[in-house]
Amino acid sequence: MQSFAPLLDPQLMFDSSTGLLKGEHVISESRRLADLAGVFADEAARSAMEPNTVVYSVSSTFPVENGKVGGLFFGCTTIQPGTIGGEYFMTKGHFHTKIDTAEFYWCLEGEGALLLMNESRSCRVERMAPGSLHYIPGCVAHRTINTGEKPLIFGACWPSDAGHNYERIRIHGFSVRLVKGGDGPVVVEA
Ligand code: S6P
Ligand code: ZN
Repeated sequence: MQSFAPLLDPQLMFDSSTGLLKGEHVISESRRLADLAGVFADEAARSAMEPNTVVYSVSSTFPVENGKVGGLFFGCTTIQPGTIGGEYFMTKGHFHTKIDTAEFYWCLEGEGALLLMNESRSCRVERMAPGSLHYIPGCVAHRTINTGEKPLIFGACWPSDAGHNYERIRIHGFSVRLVKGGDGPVVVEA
C-alpha cells in the first residue's frame, strides 16, 4: 500500500479555558479601564475604578501582512462581565478603514449584544448567545457588549485589508448605549 505523509497538527487552536488562540502569528492584547477614557457615558465612574481592571482581551492571528488584499484575519474576544455607571462592559467599537469591508462574528460563550450602526447613525442591536452568528455588512460600525454575568467570548473573521478606524467612534460615538435595567439590557439614546 502506498504511504502518505502523516496528518499534521492544526496550526491554530482556540483554548476555551482561557479564551485565547494558540499558535503561530497570534497576538494577544488587553484593554483595561485606563485605556477606555471617553468610551463610557459616566467618565467619573470609570476614572474612580481600578485602572488596571481588564475589560476585554483580544487574541488574533494575522497570517498575512496587514493591509494585504485577499487574506483573512481571525480573532477571539473575551469581554469580562461588569458595568460602569450602569452601562455594561463593552468594546471601543470601530468602522473599518476600508469602510466597505464586512466581518463575521460567532458567539462561543456567554450572553451579550452586538451593536451595529450605519453611516447615517441608524442602529440595530442583535442578541449574542453561544452559537449565534452575526454578519456585519460593510459601512457599519460594530461594538460588542457583555450583558451577562460570565465572560462573553466570540470569534471574528475579517479581511486583511479592512483596517480599523477608531477615530470616528472616538469623536462621534454610537447613537445608542446599552444599560442594565431591572429585567435585563435596555437600549437608550446616547
Ligand atoms: C476586528 C474585530 C474584533 C475587534 C475586537 C475588539 O475587526 O471587529 O476582533 O477588534 O472585538 O473590539 P475593538 O472595537 O476594540 O477593536
Ligand atoms: Zn471589525
